[in-house]
Amino acid sequence: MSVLTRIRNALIAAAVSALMIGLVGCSNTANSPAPGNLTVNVTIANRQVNPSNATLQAKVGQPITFHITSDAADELHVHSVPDHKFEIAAAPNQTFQFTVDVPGNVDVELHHLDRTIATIQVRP
Ligand SMILES: [Cu+2]
Repeated sequence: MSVLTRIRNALIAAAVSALMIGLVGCSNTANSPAPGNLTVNVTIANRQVNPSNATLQAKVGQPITFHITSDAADELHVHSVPDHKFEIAAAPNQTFQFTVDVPGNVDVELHHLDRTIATIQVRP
């Protein structure tokens, strides 16, 4: 076997193993996808809240984002363990993000309006 043939064979072997590692990497990603962000868009206007009493699904550790547009100041209270509180201003496009560490049903409330935006069913 000539030197050139040896080099060519070595290169082909390297390319094939790189391809196989790449395929294994892809299938691993497909088997355990990272949980995406759960985004909830909320509008508060004239004391009306939308959505209201919604039921949502999430997983422990999954980033949960509330985008809130409001015409009144309020307090967003996430009844997780531990809980989260956010001050809502009378302003458009406010973003609040949190994660939930303990599985269970988590109520997300507006304390001034005394309304429940959603109950998030958080799975392990
Ligand atoms: Cu509360």
